[in-house]
Amino acid sequence: MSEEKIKDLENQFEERIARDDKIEPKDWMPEKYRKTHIRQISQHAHSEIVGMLPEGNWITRAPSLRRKVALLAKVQDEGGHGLYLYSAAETLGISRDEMIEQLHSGKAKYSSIFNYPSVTWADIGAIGWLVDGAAIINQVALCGTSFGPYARAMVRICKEESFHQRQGYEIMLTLANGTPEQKAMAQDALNRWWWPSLMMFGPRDEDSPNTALSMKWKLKRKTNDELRQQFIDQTVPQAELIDLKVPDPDLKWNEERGHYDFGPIDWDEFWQVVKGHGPCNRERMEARRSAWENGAWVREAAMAHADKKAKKSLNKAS
Ligand code: BYC
Repeated sequence: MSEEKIKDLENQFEERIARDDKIEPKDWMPEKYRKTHIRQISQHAHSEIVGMLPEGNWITRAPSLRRKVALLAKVQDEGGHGLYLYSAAETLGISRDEMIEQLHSGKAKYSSIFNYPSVTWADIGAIGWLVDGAAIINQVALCGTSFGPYARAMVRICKEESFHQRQGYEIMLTLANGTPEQKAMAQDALNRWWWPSLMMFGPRDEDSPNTALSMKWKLKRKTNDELRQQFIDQTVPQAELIDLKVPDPDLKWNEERGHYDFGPIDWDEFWQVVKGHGPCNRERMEARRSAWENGAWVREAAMAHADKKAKKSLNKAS
């Protein structure tokens, strides 16, 4: 293709982005647009799948049948979200196997939050309330993202995340209104999950290498810091309502800004976790790799069945 033709296509593409058109898989797109979407969507998919592990840990120990049913449904939803997202990424020309390989080799990231342990039942409440709460804030913005399959997947995912957030908050509400031991358990979970939840939004804008281009191409509709602030403003009153204390001595409403001011985030901890040195990174990757290996026979059987069916229908046709 001539340079002039490429320039022309680039201009048309930028015009479509400016008009808020959705970009679809077969449309022309700059190579960098394709690559950065594969990066973000596949990492998002990996996060959903790895995110099943800390909660899966509590399915057999949920304190009642009702809690168990809700938790099972939630963990299954996360698996479903992973599958929509892998499918959305596949439309950009990467295979599922390649994405899985990138996760297992450590080339692709997944959300830092899932490298923390879920040690008590209250952690299941805190994950639903805070982690899914943070995920919704990020994902509501992504419903307006420019790539059609990603935006459409987000609409359904957000509806399900909203149920997840409520079931988590309801667990916290119940514990906070329970015995002093139960309330202490809820407070302890909030203490441990608060700061890692703020880190989910990614580094500060000035340290975020991908934000500028992703904002330009409307992959991201809000920056990391904007979404983090929105999460804090929304979540602090929810903590107050159930009489739990957010573990940040610098947290204070700023009348002038119309937002909460908050204390410093430990970015060293964030990068350690992202680079593979968090409390559970090794355990999470081992669980994923062994699930992949142990599931090999299912994939082989499914392929053999599909082959057989295809041959049968070919024979019928001839
Ligand atoms: N953890 O330039 P930046 C869920 C990486 S799952 C790990 O700001 P970007 C749920 C980043 O990838 C929720 N890595 O990046 C499931 C980049 O490295 P690469 C998952 C992080 O992409 C089960 C580098 O740091 N949600 O809802 O512009 C149960 C520089 O960052 C993190 C999504 O994935 C992190 N926290 O912005 C319950 C949402 N933050 O890729 C709940 C979709 C940053 O250059 N993703 N990094 O090697 C996004 O919105 C964006 O990718 C991010 C980061 C805001 C996360």
